[in-house]
Amino acid sequence: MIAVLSGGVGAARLLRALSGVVDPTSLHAIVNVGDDLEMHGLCICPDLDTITYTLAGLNNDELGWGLRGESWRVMDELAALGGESWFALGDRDLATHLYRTQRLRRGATKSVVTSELAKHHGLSVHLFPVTDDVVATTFETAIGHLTFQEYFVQRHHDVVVTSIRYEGASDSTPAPGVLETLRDASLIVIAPSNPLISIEPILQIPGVRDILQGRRSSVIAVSPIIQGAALKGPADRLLREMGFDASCVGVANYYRDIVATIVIDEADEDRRAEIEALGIDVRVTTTIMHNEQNSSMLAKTVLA
Ligand code: FO1
Repeated sequence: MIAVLSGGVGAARLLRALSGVVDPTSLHAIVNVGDDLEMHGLCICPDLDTITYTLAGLNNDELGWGLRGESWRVMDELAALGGESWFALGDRDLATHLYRTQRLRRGATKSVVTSELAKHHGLSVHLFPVTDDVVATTFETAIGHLTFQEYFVQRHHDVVVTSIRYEGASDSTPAPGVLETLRDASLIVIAPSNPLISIEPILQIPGVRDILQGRRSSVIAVSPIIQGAALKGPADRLLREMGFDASCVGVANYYRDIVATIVIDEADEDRRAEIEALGIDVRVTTTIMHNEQNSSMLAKTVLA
């Protein structure tokens, strides 16, 4: 069984690629819940939904979130009323949030609802929210305290961050099966997700980092940064703002105590020696998963 620490889009694509190389039922995705939010009284889990929709082949590739072929009639009506519509919820996507919220209100855990949604969408990969407790990644910025989606969506992550908080993480409990998965996995993969706001919230859940540190030799990370830039989102600027080099070397340094190997893009081949000097092995391949062939190459490199 292979455990994959997962954020949003990058993780979803890697899981889809891995599903083409190994039996998908052997993949256990440990998913970040620090982006989760309550909006209009609904409980919304962006990373869990992005992974579920992507593995079901229903994702909206242009947007990078939500469902393909979406309509926005509810949002348009809400905007016309002057309601809060900056966080766009498609008409079909709303059903997911209505269902999850209904189930949670009736006492089901986030884990149980995740598996119900995964089953409905015919997923073979096992999805685990890293915790069933409420945790929230928030930001101290030049314009004050921001919740995750206020930073990421409302401000288009275009504001300087002075510190990141993982609220509730230290008091949270790993969801059922999470620590067992991390202990029993033959390999742990850190997906090419944002180290600071998609992977770190997973590492902050009690017990997770300790397990990875204890089995560092069988933990491998895929750098989400290529030639100093993130393919999508603020990973590069957040690394810089938090004092790390915005490069695959900075990512290797960030994960230094928990990974023994990192996969970098061939465009960063010249950074190999710097990473090896950190005591981390390097694998070089194409890490941009923009077609089946590249994705399969990356998956095979990770598993090699
Ligand atoms: N991202 C945006 O940039 N704008 C949005 O309006 C937006 C809405 C949205 C609704 C549901 C959902 O699951 C995700 C949504 N996202 C939106 C993406 C979301 O902010 C990110 O997926 C994560 O939180 C970061 O990976």
